[in-house]
Amino acid sequence: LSEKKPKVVFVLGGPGSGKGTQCANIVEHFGYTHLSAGDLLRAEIKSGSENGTMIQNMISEGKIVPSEVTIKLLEKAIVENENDKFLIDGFPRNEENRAAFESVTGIEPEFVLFFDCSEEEMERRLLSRNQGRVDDNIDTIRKRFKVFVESSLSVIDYYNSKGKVRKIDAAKPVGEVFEAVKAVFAPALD
Ligand code: UP5
Ligand code: MG
Repeated sequence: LSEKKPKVVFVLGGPGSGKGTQCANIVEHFGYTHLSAGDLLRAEIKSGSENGTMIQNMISEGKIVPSEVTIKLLEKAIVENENDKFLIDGFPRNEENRAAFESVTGIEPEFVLFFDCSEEEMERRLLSRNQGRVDDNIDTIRKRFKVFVESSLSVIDYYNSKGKVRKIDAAKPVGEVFEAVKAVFAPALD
């Protein structure tokens, strides 16, 4: 992986802030490969892996899966892809995730997109998503919000102190949010 030296952008924000939606737009316009840590974990459950039950239990409780599991899935996805630029969506979710990813992969993000949105709006979105996610029920949604505030915001603070956070008002309609996202990526084009 160190030979590959991929460019990575972390895409962070609360549950339902629009990370997946905006990543799809970024892929189309800027040629990144989208790696959603949550999607990789859900695929791991489906594949019937030995960690499947543990992952399923963590997701149902809104808890953060051990770093080594998530990092292995991310590394594999990066190595197996030809592309050299990646959006990592929904990871790192706590300080330990962040430090472990950096030390295992040697990768530091180019910058961090942070989708800022009120819990009220995120809750509305998650409750109307209707895609059968086991964690889209009001009990688990509240747990996910709590974990985000207690564990994930510190990661954003960390990168903010390094001048790497690009904060986006994510409460606006999808198209308006993407206009703000484009303004972040366009100057970063090389
Ligand atoms: N929508 C999107 N944008 C909108 C807008 N601007 N206006 C109105 N509606 C908008 O969007 C959510 C819904 O809102 C959709 O219906 C969309 O159409 C609409 P989406 O783009 O899916 O938001 P996203 O931020 O991706 O929400 P998601 O639910 O995926 O965020 P989470 O961070 O909660 O979920 P994730 O899949 O990343 O993680 C799930 C669980 O996996 C975690 O809780 C955790 O248990 C586990 N996990 C780990 O343990 N480790 C990891 O590293 C990653 C995940
Ligand atoms: Mg998502």
